[in-house]
Amino acid sequence: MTDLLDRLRDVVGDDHVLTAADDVAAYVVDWTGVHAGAALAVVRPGSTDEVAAVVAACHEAGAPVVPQGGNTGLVAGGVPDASGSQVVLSLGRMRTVRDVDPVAGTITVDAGVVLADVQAAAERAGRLFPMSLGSEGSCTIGGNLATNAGGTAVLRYGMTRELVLGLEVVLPDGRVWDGLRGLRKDNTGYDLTQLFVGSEGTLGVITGAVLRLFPATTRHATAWVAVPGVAAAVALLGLAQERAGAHLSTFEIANRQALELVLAHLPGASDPLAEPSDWYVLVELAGTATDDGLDDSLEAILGDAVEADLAIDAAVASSPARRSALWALREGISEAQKVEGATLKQDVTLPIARLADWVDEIGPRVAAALPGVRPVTYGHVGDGNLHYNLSAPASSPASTEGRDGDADLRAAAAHLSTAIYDSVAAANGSISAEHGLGRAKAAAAASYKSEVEVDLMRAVKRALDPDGLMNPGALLPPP
Ligand code: FAD
Ligand code: S2G
Ligand code: ZN
Repeated sequence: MTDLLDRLRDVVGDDHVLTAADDVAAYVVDWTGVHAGAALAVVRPGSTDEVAAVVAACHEAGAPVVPQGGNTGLVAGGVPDASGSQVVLSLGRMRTVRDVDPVAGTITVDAGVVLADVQAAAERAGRLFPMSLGSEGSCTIGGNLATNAGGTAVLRYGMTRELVLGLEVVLPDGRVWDGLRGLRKDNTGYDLTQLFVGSEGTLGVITGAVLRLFPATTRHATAWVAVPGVAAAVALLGLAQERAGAHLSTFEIANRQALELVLAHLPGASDPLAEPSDWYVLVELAGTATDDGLDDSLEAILGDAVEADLAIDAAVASSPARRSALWALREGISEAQKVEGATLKQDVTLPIARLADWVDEIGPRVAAALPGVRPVTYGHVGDGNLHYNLSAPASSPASTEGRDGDADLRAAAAHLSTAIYDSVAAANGSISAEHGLGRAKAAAAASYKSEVEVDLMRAVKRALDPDGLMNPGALLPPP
């Protein structure tokens, strides 16, 4: 393999082929700290041509490749396995915004551009790139496309696959597919762009993308609402959709345990309401400069919601600073939960009408399996997507490395996951709403799919990556 490493150094330069343990450490452990692997090397190409040369060299040497963007993925898809045979190909140096066309409503970027930088480039051009995730300061567009990421704007703008018009991809044999046409209408064969979106690095390396831009939303009406429960939240969603129509851009839920984590660990966070509630909703209407009735619309919705016992109380943002403070209560949950130690994350979708019953049904089953475990529940209820993330009991002593109850949580993880997956499948939901499968959920997902569906996915994988070198073990379990 030294020949391969020498070839890779010839392609990207010595400084961008990392092999020393300290140099590769940040690339082989995922954001949760739970999934750690070993790499033959970490390679950091600076252009599509260099990516193509790196992939071709690995293909000839029979070395598996794990594409990596910002390494914020949550299902162990962007870090290598423990074999030490895989080359991590980091897109982190490919950060060029290639073109912005406000009239066509497109922005063309390298895969390594961080999501927040795409948002900023769109804003400078007087437009909006709507995707928004809590990880937007470090996740990359390549990773967003590869995982078909969701986030808080899906309700109005859709998943990543609805935000992309074309891709540039380095195929497993090193050839480059240039699909960066960016046309709204192009009915000339299979939709290859959509095939690569959500493929999690298993079909090729995304090196560039043409993304859609939308009218900038400069007007916002935002509220943090105490609601009696999930059923009330779902009914309030219906009321807001009916009244606000396309202006409804955010509808997120969080339970009291989620808020308490943020209040405990997010500096400056404070509860905007006088009385505690079991459940909360963050709701936001957004519009352009001419939409000047949003505040009245939101006030009317909230007033009718209180009348109908769908809402208990609400804090409406009176300034951009207050708006940011309300958003921080939602966006801060992930980081806050991480402070308290191990988290068993479940990112599930349920039919919206089944959400309330599912939460009521799964709670006692989880509590029976691990008494005192905390079902920190939050997420994109407008999409039917809950983050049902379990933490160790609050009673278990906390230390800098987490809580004593973490070991019990980890020991019960497989049993708890199966109980949760079985109940989601029984409700015709999905065991991965937006985070993808990676290595962590590949086997579980396949077990809930029909043989035909798994065969079809394996046929696609064989057609594009016959040697099985692209991110082996991710998305599909080994055959
Ligand atoms: P990585 O973690 O580097 O990789 C993720 C996957 O994509 C891997 O399988 C990798 O092989 C593949 N990949 C990466 N780059 C490429 C490429 N150029 N070509 C081919 N394959 C590639 N996710 C959501 O959907 N919604 C959320 O609301 C959300 N919130 C989050 C909040 C926090 C605090 C954190 C830590 C994560 C959150 N995530 C969320 C998960 C994560 O941010 C997303 O999955 C994101 O899309 C990953 O991007 P990344 O660049 O970090 O990818
Ligand atoms: C979110 C973040 C990931 C997690 O905040 O919407 O997708 O479960 C999640 O911590
Ligand atoms: Zn999410």
